[in-house]
Amino acid sequence: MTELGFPGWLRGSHLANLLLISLLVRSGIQILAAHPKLYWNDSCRPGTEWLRLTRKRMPGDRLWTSMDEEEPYSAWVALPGGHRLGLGRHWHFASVLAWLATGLVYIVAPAVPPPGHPYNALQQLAYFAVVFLLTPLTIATGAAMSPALQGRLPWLERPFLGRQGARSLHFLCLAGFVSFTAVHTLMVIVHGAGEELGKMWLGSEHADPRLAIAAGLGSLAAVVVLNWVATVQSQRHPRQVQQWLGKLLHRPQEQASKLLSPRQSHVRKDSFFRVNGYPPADEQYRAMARRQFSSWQLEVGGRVERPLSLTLDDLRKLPTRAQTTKHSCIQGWTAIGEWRGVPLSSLLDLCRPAVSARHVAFFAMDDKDQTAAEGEHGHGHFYETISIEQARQEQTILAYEMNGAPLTVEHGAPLRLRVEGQLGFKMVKWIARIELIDDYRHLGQGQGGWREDNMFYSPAVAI
Ligand SMILES: Nc1nc2c(c(=O)[nH]1)N[C@H]1C(S)=C(S)[C@@H](COP(=O)(O)O)O[C@H]1N2
Ligand SMILES: [Mo]
Repeated sequence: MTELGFPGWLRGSHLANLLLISLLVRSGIQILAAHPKLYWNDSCRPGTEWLRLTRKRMPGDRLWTSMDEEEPYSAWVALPGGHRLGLGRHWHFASVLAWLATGLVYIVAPAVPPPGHPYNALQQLAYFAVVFLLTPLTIATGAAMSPALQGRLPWLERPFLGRQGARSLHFLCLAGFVSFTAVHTLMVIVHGAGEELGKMWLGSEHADPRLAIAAGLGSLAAVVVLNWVATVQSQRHPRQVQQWLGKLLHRPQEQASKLLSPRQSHVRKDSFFRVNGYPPADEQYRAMARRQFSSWQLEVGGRVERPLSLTLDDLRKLPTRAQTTKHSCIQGWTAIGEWRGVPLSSLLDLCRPAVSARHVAFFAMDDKDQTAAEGEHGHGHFYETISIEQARQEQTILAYEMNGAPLTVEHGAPLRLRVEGQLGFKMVKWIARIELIDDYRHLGQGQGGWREDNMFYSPAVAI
């Protein structure tokens, strides 16, 4: 049978392709929904977007955050739908790995001359464009958005006009894949669904056309069912999906974020810098802010030889480092800011961590029971952890200044973390206490931070 139709490996990978592209497109839409605006500039000032897929308008008279801009798209278009960016990203990156693996099949499988009717020139051109232009462009623009690579290989995003250009092009690639799939399907139907489906799903152009159409529809149904399972499973058992897909993704991300020590340096800075996370709302914090944080103290403890207690003045006397870097929020926006503060490594030299200390935890003053935005489901005080290797990287600092002035309340006064190779959510604002720990599994819900616990993000984010 096979010699008359497509060989088995091709038929299998075609089905896998259909499934994986459907997962990639839906999870990609989920990621887009987290910041449904596209730009050609990395400042992301409201009004400069070339495409907006939201009707929400942000208020002009009060503080709003980038979580407020997120759209809870329906599960009909997004995987898994609603405010589930963390799981959408897990699906997207797991599907990318699987998709690249099926791509390898095409390369290692023996070259077989195309069976049946030869393709016409236009068809050949279309397939060539998808395989040799659209696919590499999608991969390159995806990679160019990685915060870890951005710091290490800044030239990667340049041909795409920056990270937002890469993001815009990545979206246009998605539109390309969707259009190709639609036209391709239409061509198959026009050309004779029975015969074409017979070749693709049954491996023979002489198969009974009714059987062939049934096999084609059956395959389509399988793809729909698998999408449905992925959606429902993510909605009902988010922790399970985070950990299950995490087995594939978390370790490589962690390794990459240790290896890729960022060295970002920008010349200009943005006058507009979005906020994410509402400031602490309690009276104690407000009273501290009114006194310019003179009564605030940073506590450093846990697995250290010498616990520390430092005022803002004490911190200003320690070694300083200034850096102008591009901030990448997991939601999708970027902004360039100049930061000044104490290198975290200087602080570690002072407190002398025990050899068993593998992570650094940062505990903040904002209690999400009082400050959460829409879609930020979760309780308790914000915290995040980073690995000791990241803590020692050159561009990991505790910043008390932004753009030449003391940190404002919205941006994390009196002290916030900058850990440049990571996404924004790791950069804890309003820090009260730092602890050196052996393991983060005993903190919160054990996933490595407030957003990992409550929003199912990955604990180390190289991409
Ligand atoms: N304490 C605290 N720190 C936080 C957050 C938060 O909600 N609480 N949000 C994080 C996220 S998701 C981002 S993108 C950055 C945003 O920093 P900015 O508000 O200075 O732009 O802060 C991070 N630090
Ligand atoms: Mo963020």
